[in-house]
Amino acid sequence: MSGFKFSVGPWNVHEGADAFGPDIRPAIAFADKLATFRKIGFDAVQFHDDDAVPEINGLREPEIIARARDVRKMLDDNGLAAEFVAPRLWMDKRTADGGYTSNCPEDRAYAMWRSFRSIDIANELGCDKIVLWLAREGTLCAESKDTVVSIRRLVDAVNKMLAYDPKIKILIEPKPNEPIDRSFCGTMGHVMAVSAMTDDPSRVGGLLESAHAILAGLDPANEMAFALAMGKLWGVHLNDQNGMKYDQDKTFGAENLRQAFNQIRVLKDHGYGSGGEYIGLDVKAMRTQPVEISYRHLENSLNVVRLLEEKVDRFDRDIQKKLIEARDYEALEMVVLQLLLKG
Ligand code: GLO
Ligand code: MG
Repeated sequence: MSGFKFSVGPWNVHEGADAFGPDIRPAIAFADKLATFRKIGFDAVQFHDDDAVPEINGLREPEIIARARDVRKMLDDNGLAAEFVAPRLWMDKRTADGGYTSNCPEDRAYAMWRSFRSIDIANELGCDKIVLWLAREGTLCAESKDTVVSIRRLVDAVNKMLAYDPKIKILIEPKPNEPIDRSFCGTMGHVMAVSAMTDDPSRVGGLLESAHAILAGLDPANEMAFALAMGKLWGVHLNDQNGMKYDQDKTFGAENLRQAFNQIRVLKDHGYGSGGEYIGLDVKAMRTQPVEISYRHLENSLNVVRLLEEKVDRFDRDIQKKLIEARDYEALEMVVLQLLLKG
């Protein structure tokens, strides 16, 4: 049993294409994904705007809302909720140079259109969270954008979303690079600073993905703690990452169990979830995995979270306290290693 509620995005079950090779598994229908998500223990689904409403660019606003309503019915039928909607701004030709921070005003207007439609969809799906993974908000060529102007444009875009809907909350998901070279919002510190610059900081928080923190050379648990200290950790994307290379989205804990333990520890110790927050996964199956067993990475990640919750419960806080008092951190470290090594 877990003390958390879990969410997953439909893109977490995918056809296996990477930058060097095409799809390798057949696509699984959205309806089938929903049924399996529920079966293996998920409570909610994360959406891109066009996961909910495919071909969104060609549709008018009432049609987008009607299609989102159908998706809500599918969720209800499967006993699932929607966690958030994220405008997928990195796929379109118009956002090749970024959306909110593009040098081109038409691109920026398109980015706002998708953002407002994401809010409309969120309202239909019954959720109040918009996630901004700022994929291409940064530079490929360092001299191609004025960073000061770009940060102000980003704040301006968030303000427009806040004004569009007085109930909506914006969760920024920081990532230091990929697909962009230098991103404008690389860490949770950036996110909190952007939040403070907006018209309503109480509605702008963060979503921390483990792999993104590792790509920034930072500890994911500390990044979560930073937002928790401000009451603004409203989402997580648990996964794992082997060093500073391409974004791997590995099964949670598969590379660094102690780092994973500390993420669950900080979340449990500070009541994450008590405001309705989900433990979200953002994991990818290995390309070698056949379709029949292409949910394994999700099941494994859920199991790792549950096992680590038990470890956190078994972490001896009296010994921890004594060793902190004695300042014997070598001994404390061994207590943690033994906890993780023993069954
Ligand atoms: C990629 C991101 C991506 C987002 C998702 C939701 O690196 O982690 O998967 O989490 O698009 O905004
Ligand atoms: Mg993510």
